[in-house]
Amino acid sequence: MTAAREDHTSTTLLTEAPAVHAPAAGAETEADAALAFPPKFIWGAGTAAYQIEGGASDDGRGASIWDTFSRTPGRVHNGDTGDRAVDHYHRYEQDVALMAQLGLRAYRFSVAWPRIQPDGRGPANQHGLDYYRRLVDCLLDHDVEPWLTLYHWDLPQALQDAGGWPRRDTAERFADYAALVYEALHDRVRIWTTMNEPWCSAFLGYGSGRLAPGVQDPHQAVRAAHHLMLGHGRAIAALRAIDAGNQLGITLDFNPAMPASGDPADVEMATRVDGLRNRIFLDAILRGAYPADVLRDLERVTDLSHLRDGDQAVIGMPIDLLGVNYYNRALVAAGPAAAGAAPMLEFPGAETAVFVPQENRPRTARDWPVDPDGLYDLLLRLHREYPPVPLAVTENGAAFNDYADPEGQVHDPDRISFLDGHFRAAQRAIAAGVDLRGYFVWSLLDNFEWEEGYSKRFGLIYVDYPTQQRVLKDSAHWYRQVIARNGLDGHPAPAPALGG
Ligand code: IFM
Repeated sequence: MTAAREDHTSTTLLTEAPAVHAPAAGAETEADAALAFPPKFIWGAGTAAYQIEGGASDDGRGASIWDTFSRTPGRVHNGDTGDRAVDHYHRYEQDVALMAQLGLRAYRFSVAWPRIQPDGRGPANQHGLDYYRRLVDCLLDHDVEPWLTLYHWDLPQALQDAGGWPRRDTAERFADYAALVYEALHDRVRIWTTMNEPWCSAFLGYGSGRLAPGVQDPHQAVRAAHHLMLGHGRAIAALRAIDAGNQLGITLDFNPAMPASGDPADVEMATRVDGLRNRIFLDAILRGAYPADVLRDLERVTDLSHLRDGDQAVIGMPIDLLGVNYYNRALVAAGPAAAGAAPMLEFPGAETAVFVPQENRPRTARDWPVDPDGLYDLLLRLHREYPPVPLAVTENGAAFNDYADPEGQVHDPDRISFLDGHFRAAQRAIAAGVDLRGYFVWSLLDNFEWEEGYSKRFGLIYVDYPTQQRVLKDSAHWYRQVIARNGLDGHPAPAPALGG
């Protein structure tokens, strides 16, 4: 089955494929024109509820798995929590004004499920819906298009206590929750994303336990992955039944796997890791089936009795947009098959995979290699190998060790260079025919970086955490110019230094 790509909406935002090589408004030279993005290209920035909102017990919000996890000693760097975060719950008007100052055309944010259903089920908490309605109206008043994500990792704790994503019922609960939010906001939000990065929720949440809820069990991880997908499909169906006039999709995080050498064993291992990391969700959604080689690997660690007839059709329901989160690629080799080796918790079934350090690349403060060509290759792969669907880069960005100088300025040339390189890669992909509609920098603001707490700063906007003062970093000023000219100038920013 392939995903049909009908236009489900009357909105013009995502209905026109970008004109290739279209000159940017204001492009003055041929070199500038060559680096222009299509007219109406959607420049944005993103955040997620738990990472920025704070207000953890305001207005009837319930507890999520991230409240529990972050308050558990040893789970998060420095014992940091999202209790206050960057206080966006109370400062959203100021933050939206900053978005308008940057010229953002769109803002990607998530709704906190436990604000809407404190226990994960039952009627909506009106205060929660009202908050997001106020946020959305504020965005619209500033001409910033809201891109709403329904689930960015903050499962209500009550649902985790009942079994969490490994339990099939959670998919039904998610669809109910999605419908409550949609009923309230479908008249003013046109772009809807069901899930953000289901791989992280499933395999880091229930496999390695690096993220909430911190479970280490590959059996549960495999079940969670399927039920996240099922929840996505059920939500798409529920939303379409309420109002088919908006654009619905999902965001996946891609970490393409490259073989460390031409050795057939390395090539085969890279294919398997790629399957367990990327194709497991991508094929289920766009091709309507889990890949056979992925199912074979999963069966090495668990039975597949949780897969039911009809599930694949629900998961493979047509979508209008695929969100692409890209940070880097993995270099993979086949290790020796050690007898009795511990299961690879994040890649169940591929326990002899070895992740080879990429010494020759600059690195960010998260120690991630900087690899813009990987974005180009990924976009081309999606374009060439999968049924056509409009794409948006819904996350790309980098953490660096930013600080405010004595004049209160934040100079972050490495972030400018990072973004410049990735924007150029995206521009090349568009020129090669990829239907890329938008690009969201991660992140709008410095924020709670999950297990790393506040130690890693991804923002275009610096936040002084004790005072909550916001300062536009140099990268924010640079990004404002990119948006204003709808493209890049002819001079690539110098590459970040090796070693970040
Ligand atoms: O901060 C996260 C985000 O929540 C999900 N994608 C990756 C980002 C950087 O780690």
